[in-house]
Amino acid sequence: MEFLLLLVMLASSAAIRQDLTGQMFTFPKQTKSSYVKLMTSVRDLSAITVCHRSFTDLKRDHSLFSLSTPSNINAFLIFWDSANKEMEPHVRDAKAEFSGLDYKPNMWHSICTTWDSATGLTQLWFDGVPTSRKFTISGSSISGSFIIVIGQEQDDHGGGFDINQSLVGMVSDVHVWDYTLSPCQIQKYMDYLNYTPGNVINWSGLEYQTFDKVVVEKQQMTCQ
Ligand SMILES: *[C@@H]1O[C@H](CO)[C@@H](O)[C@H](O)[C@H]1NC(C)=O
Ligand SMILES: *[C@@H]1O[C@H](CO)[C@@H](O)[C@H](O)[C@H]1NC(C)=O
Ligand SMILES: [Ca+2]
Repeated sequence: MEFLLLLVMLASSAAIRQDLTGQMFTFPKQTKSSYVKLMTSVRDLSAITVCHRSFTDLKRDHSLFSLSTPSNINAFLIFWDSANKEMEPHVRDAKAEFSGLDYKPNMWHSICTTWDSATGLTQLWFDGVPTSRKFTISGSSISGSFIIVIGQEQDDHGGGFDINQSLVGMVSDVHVWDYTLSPCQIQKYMDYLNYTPGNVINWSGLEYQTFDKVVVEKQQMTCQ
């Protein structure tokens, strides 16, 4: 059993499709080689919502979600800027900065980010609280072949990782929709109630591949 677990931890897995409800990805060690790739056949998004929950005690910059296309390395990125204490969504390489968030270490945070190409508005929801709506970029959609990475930040399409931007901690409930969720739908996600799973990335039917030291295990919740 221990030997098997070790194999799971150390080897890159083959791509699989799994219901990960109640599970999480654990990134237990700072590396520039541990990550999870999420697969989708979608190649064009004129609107998007990305939700995830994460847990870390990092005091430095780190990436929570990194989607690149060949033409936009930061096609959709959620990045914590430690120096400025800002959560920074990037859309097609344009950035919005959200400050004043209570991004405490050692607890789960639920984050949803929406964008639509018609208005170019980006909004982040943090533990149930919406931010001010900010302009990033409008017009064209996010398009090309998507590479979605959790645990590292892409500086190249599918690579260019920086150990100092890696995630050490846990990630769960990653969903991506091809439309902007309503405030009510987002609140349901934040409150762990029933919500419609992502139709681009679906945690209940997740196609993914792990690389290096990533453990898939039961999500730890506090006893309620
Ligand atoms: C990462 O950060 C550490 C501490 O600040 C620094 O010594 C190291 O050179 C950095 N490594 C890279 C690859 O940037
Ligand atoms: C998400 O995956 C589950 C399990 O495979 C499936 O029942 C559900 O229809 C999927 N939802 C969407 C929106 O793709
Ligand atoms: Ca980088």
